[in-house]
Amino acid sequence: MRTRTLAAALAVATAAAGLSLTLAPTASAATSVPDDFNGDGVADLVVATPHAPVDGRVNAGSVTVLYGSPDGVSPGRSTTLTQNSAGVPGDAGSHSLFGATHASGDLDADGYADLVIGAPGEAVRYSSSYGTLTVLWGGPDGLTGDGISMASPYAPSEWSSEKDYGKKVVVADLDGDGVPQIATLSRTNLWAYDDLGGRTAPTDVARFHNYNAYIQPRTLTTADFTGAGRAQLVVTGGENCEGTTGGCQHTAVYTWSDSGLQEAWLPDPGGDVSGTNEAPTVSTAAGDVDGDGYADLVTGHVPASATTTGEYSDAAGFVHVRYGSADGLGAHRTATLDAPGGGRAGDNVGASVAVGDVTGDGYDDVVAGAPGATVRGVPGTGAAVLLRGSATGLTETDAQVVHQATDDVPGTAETDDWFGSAVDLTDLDGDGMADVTIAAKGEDVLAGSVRDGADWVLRGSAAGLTTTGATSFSAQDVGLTAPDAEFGSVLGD
Ligand SMILES: [Ca+2]
Ligand SMILES: [Ca+2]
Ligand SMILES: [Ca+2]
Ligand SMILES: [Ca+2]
Repeated sequence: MRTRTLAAALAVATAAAGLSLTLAPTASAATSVPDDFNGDGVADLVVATPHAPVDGRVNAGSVTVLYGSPDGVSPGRSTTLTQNSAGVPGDAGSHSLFGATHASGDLDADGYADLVIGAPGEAVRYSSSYGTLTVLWGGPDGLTGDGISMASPYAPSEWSSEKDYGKKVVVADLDGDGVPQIATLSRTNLWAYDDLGGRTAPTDVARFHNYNAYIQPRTLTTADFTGAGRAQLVVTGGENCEGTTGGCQHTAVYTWSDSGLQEAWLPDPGGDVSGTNEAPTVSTAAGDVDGDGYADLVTGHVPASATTTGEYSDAAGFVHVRYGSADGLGAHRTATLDAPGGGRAGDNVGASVAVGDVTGDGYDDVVAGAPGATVRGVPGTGAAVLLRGSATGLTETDAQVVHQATDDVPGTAETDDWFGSAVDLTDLDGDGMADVTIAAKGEDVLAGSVRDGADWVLRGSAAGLTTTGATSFSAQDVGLTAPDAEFGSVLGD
């Protein structure tokens, strides 16, 4: 593993630190549950629709929060917010893509989780930069629209500009002081902020990393992979090599330090001896799948294919695990898992991944979407696969496959529904077992459209995913009517 420390801290970081020592507000309805925006002790679900039109603005974007309860989630207990909603900063604009990414954490330390939403296409006023982050504050009534907006530190600059700021976002305690921070990716930069220290948008970034022209950062994930009591950041993306554009892959781990973000490069799976033809990393998630106390990095890989037509490759796809350890991510153990039975061409298993303890046995499990899967002869209907965690790590043993043709799963398996285009694992009924949300961005709901989108929730149980209490919902269930908006297609970062 090559490691190099970059003196990337901006000179202004020192000045900014002096301004951010405001004491956190006194905690009130303190909850330790992540994603719990209304503080009732049960996690809530966010499904985003970045392609939703808003007041005539195409691809402006909306975010829907469904509040968890002992009965799970229901569109009847939801709120949908756009940048035109009361209190939400900014105005809905065409191609802003509000909701293209989101992450949560209690940023103002009031006991309620707060939501950070990326709008990577938003034109920043009086600037040549694109992209914003919106922070919405949680409270007893959940997310109300009350929030702040952030733009790239380059946005005020006459010399620099930014594209796609906020295309990925995470919230994590990077400096180990117990208070979570925001980190975000743009087309060419990774930005990591200090603690907000209240409800004011930071005026300067604390740490950053700039990518050279050969690297195209794509995913951003965070967890404590080394047991150091603070989270690291992982960025993956394509890297030009051997005369190709993106023919190699780039995976880097970033550790917050006094001198900047310390970077370590990791090898990528699927490559040949020359290091080329590495399988693109298309999804990432983190959790402790072997229960040893170190978070593990789970990545989905779908090799590019010369015969790709339409939305998905004709590749089978696979899931890779780099196990955490005190010596670093993947330092001692990595593993590659296929779909049950080895997978089939076109499955695209790993197009999406999520990590959480579905069975409640203390080992995190993985759900991987396979949106290209053919089910009972119907191409592109899609499926999702549960891979179980265990003391020996993630295993293909007793893998479980669910799709729309599974008994008691709502809906009908149709061509190019792409069930599994996104997945999320969150305990939405508070029983200690993570429940899966599965998006099918190609689901048809309205007459004459083909990409209306919908989401399914299947609950976790000691035996695995259960169809008991299974539910699904679409745009119409939350009062949206626009066709082809891929409702609920984004389930996280
Ligand atoms: Ca809640
Ligand atoms: Ca809060
Ligand atoms: Ca582990
Ligand atoms: Ca549950």
